[in-house]
Parts: sequence; C-alpha cells; structure tokens
Amino acid sequence: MGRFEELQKKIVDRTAKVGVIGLGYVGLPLAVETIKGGYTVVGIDLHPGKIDSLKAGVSYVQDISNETLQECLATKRFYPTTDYSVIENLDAISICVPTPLSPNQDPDTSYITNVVNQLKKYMKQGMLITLESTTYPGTTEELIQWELEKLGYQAGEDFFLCYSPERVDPGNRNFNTHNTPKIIGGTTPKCIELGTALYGNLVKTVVPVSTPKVAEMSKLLENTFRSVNIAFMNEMALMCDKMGINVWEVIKAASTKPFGYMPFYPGPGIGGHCIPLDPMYLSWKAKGFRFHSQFIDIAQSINDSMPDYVLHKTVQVLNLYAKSINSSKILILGMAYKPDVDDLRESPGLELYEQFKKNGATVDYYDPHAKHFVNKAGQSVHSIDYDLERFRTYDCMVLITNHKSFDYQELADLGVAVIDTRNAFEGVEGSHIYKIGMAVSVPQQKEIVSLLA
Ligand code: SAJ
Repeated sequence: MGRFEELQKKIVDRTAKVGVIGLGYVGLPLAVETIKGGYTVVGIDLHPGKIDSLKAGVSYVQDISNETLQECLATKRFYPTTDYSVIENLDAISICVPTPLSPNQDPDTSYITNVVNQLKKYMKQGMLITLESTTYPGTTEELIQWELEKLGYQAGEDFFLCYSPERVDPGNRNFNTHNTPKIIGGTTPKCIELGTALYGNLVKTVVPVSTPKVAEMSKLLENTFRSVNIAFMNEMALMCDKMGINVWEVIKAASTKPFGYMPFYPGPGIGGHCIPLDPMYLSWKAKGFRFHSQFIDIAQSINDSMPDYVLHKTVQVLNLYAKSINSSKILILGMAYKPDVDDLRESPGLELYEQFKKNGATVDYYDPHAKHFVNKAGQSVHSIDYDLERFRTYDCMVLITNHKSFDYQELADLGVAVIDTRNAFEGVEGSHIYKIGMAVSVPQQKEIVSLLA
C-alpha cells in the first residue's frame, strides 16, 4: 500500500493522528473540531502557559468554553504539548500560527519558518501538511514545499501539502469553524484529495480549489474587499462632514436597496488581527511583480487617517464649549477593536488614547471587555469602573467601540458632550451628541452661552 493509500485509509477509519500547531483563536477551535471528528489530536504551542491552561481544562479562547475543552480532554484523544518532536508520530498537521506585520509593514512569516524548521527535524514521510495562517500567494510553495523538497522529499509523493485559509470570526455567534465553508487548495490532485477527505470530516462544507495560491489569494480577496469598502465609507464620512450631510442617514437609505449593495460603516479606523494586516501581505507580494495595488494603498491611508479625523472632531466639539483639548478630561467609551470582544489588537482607540494625551488631555477609558493595555510609555492602563457620577466629571466622552452592553440613553442623559464614531447613539436625543460624518456647526454667540449654561 502506497503512502497516499495508507493515509487515505487512516483518514477514513479515524486512526490518523492529527497535529494542530498554534493553539490560538484559530488552532484551538480547529483542534476541538478534529477531536469531534473522531481523531486523536496533539496540540502544539510555544507557550507553556497555554499548554498548562489547556491541560487544566481552562480555555483562553473566547469561542471555546471550559466545558467544551474538558469534554475534549475526557475523550483521552487530546494531548496539548510544547514538544515538537511528537510530529514524528503524526500523520497530518495543520499550521495555525500568527502572520503579523514587521514594524515597517512587511509580512513577518517567521512563525511559519520556525514551524518548517521543526518539520525538517521531525516530519515523517507520507504526512499531510496544511497551512491555515493568512498569508501572501506563494507562501505554501516557497516556505514549505521548496524547503521540504530540499531534503529530497517530493510533494504529492513523500508528503502531501495543502493551504486552507482560516475563516474564524471571534465572537460570531452564527458562524464557527464547523459551519463556515472551508476552502482548500493542494499542491497536487492527491494532496487536494487527502486534504478534502480530512477536512471533510471536520467541517460541514469543504471547497476544493486547484492550488494553494488560489486558496491563499481567495482569503486575501475576502479581507481586502472589507478594508477597501470600509475605507470608502470612511471617505464618504469625511465628504458628508464637509458637505453638511448626515452620512449615517445616507447609508441607512442606501441599505434599503435589496440588490447590488452591501452596507459598510465609517468608524474611528480599523483594528483587529485581519483587516489592517491581510491587504498589506497582498500589496507587498504584488509589488514583487511590479504591480502596485492602488486600492489597497489608498484604503490603508484613509483607514489609518481616521484617528486624526476623530481627534479633529473632538477638538471641534470641545471648541463649542470654549474648551481646549489641552487640560480637558476625555473619557473613551470602548477600547476593543470591535464590539463585544476583548481583543485590543490594532484598535484605533489605542491610537486616539495616545493622541489625546499628546495634546495635553487627561484620558481615561471604560470598556467592560478589554480591561487593560500597555500604553506607548510602557505603563499599564486599566479601564475605569462604570460610574455615572465619575463620568459626569469629563469634558467629553468619545465612543470608539459600540459594545451591546452600553446603555446609550443613560450615557446621553449625563449631558456630557459625546463624540460618537459608530452612530451608537442612533435614536437617542441630545444636542450634545456629535457624530463623525456629520458637520459640527459653531452656533451663534448666544447659543454658545446656552451651551455653557
Ligand atoms: N469596521 C468598520 N466598518 C465596517 C466594518 C468593520 O469600521 O463596516 C472596523 C471594525 O470596527 C474593526 C475592523 O474594521 O475595527 C475589522 O472589523 P471586521 O468586522 O472585519 O472584524 P474582524 O477583523 O474580526 O474580521 C473578521 C474577518 N474574519 C477572518 O479573517 C476569518 C473577516 O473576514 C470577517 O468578514 C469579519 O471578521 C466579519 O465578518 O465579522
């Protein structure tokens, strides 16, 4: 029996031992689905703390409950470890490690390369290797296939290689690893057949495509699509502000179109582990082909400029009350990068915190999910408590993240000037509520007096 047939049989009869490398918000849910699929799973992660937590049945991933984790441990088919040498006993591995950007916005594929170096030491012939980390088209071929073939192995014969982009949306209550269609591209038809067979036992729908590059590019298309459309809405907000039109009402009206339109919304900028980063992977790789993606570059510059616009809007509003940002007290409401998550990565709120401070304001924040962060000065900054009497003492409140748990009427009733960057206060009355994408007109002198009253 050849290597292909042997692995195919192990996938069908569930005797294949599967490794998941990288146990974060992508890898841990994938490990859980693989265990539910009937396989023995070895979870490998660099961080001993994560492994200890998993062994103790305590989840650190928002979408995996302790109960689910403990059920996995109870099957006696889940082995968390920091030891890469277990790879030599595995039949398949999925690589779910981070792909961040370097300080100068270039792809940082060092996590993938580190895994490949371990594979070179421990991989056994006949195994299926699937990369899931979001990355530029060509990564699977250049950083995995070519590296392993230097050892004399042949992809599609001595090992089988696929790329299957993660589509995990943390906090999404409707879509999860199991029910989100999974694209998978393989180096050869046999690779695709084995990848499709394994993932077909883990998730509801598998979408085979011809090559890893097609799969890599499809993921970047998905997220660049979002970045460009969000940037367009941000530009519409800037335009409507200049033209004295309410961008939120405009978007609401356009959203009534039942076809040929898809709503996106302006905001204080874009955060998270995907949208700010993924398009940079694509534009970086395209430049190597002397192709400069104007959409990606323009979208990045518009999205990155939004914190400056929110700062300007805050200065405008304080000015209405004859206040200077310097020595004002500002409260940021919501610091996480999107509603109802505790993730602060790339959150525009962090940039605004720094800008408000740089302009002499005293800045605090309240976020029931994202409890603390380390600012640029290296100081640990903690969310203040939900204390309405204390909230009244601020000169303005800047709503950055529209968590569902906020009581917007209660906050509006404080009478403190609000700069709303998400239209979170929609339907809440109050002349002291100002929104991005809407002009702030300085009232006539007598009106200022009443504002100050
Ligand atoms: N944002 C806007 N306006 C919008 C939508 C988002 O300003 O209209 C901002 C958000 O506040 C956030 C950033 O953009 O700061 C990214 O938001 P996101 O909704 O794209 O959330 P992410 O980063 O968690 O994106 C993930 C992605 N999932 C994967 O990459 C697997 C993305 O592909 C999903 O489409 C997205 O979740 C989703 O639909 O929620």
